[in-house]
Amino acid sequence: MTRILLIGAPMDAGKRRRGCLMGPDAYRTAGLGDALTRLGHEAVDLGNVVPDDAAVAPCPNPAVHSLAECVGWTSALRRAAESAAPDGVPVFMGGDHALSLGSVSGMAAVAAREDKPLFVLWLDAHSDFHTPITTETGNLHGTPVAYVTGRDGFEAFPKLAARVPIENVGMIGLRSVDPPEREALEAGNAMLVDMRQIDEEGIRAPLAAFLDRVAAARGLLHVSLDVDFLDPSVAPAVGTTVPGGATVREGHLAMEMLSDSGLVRSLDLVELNPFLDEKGRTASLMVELTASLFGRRVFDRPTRSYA
Ligand code: B3U
Ligand code: MN
Ligand code: MN
Repeated sequence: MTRILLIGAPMDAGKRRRGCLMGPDAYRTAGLGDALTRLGHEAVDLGNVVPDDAAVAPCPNPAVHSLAECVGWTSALRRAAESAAPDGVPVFMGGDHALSLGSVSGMAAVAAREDKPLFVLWLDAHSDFHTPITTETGNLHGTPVAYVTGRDGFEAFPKLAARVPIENVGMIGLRSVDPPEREALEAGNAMLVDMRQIDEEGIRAPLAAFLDRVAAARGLLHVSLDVDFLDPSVAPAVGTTVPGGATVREGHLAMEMLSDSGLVRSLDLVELNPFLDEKGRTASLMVELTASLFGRRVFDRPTRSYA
């Protein structure tokens, strides 16, 4: 039995298209809490986070928008992560992916306090490795991995309590990476798994290798699940659909492996835009995947090496 803390982050400031602010209520309506309770867990809904008021200097990149809002969300969500984590497994119900500026920096602070390394698994079509200087769209939902790994350009944001080493980041599902992101990623050593690799090797091999590394380092694992990791044919409720994404089966297998590993300490569910959904099917699929991550099985399996 796990104590799971549901934290609403109705954040919409990380991009221009509106609608992700309805995400937390869509997850509640789709029965996320009940699905977890039925698995024998204690699921507590902590309600929605309210962003701080923040004042910022103008950003040198004029494309950047909603900077002050994103900074205000970051400090509030970081506090929410730090106060929830000692009490259970926080699940951040987004909200767009800019919420991870706060959730992941908060979990990095938690890990540092426990003197353990934080690992981050980024399940996403995008690498979200822009800085406020390199982004062309100005959408800050494309920046959280750069912030938490300590890249320059985030002076307006709260100073990190602890940086996530880039080699502790694993990205799976990649199929839309902008040239400046690619250049910066190629200079580091994150685990980068694009859709071609999934087609060639399956999702199991790279994920098992990553989980083995987390286990060997006795690390904490934060999982950030962007709806657009999945193929738009099964998960249409997202503003940034990219064809050729993960199947329902690949999604469930990844969640089942994460569950078997026993390593997941926190989770983001991001980019769900209920305004774009079809009769709630994307919200429901995200709930099903979360249930798999928290132990739903058809049949049990023997324990795996990555446990
Ligand atoms: N890399 C592009 C597109 C993008 C990133 N994250 C999402 N879309 N969801 C950008 O705007 O930075
Ligand atoms: Mn994303
Ligand atoms: Mn994405």
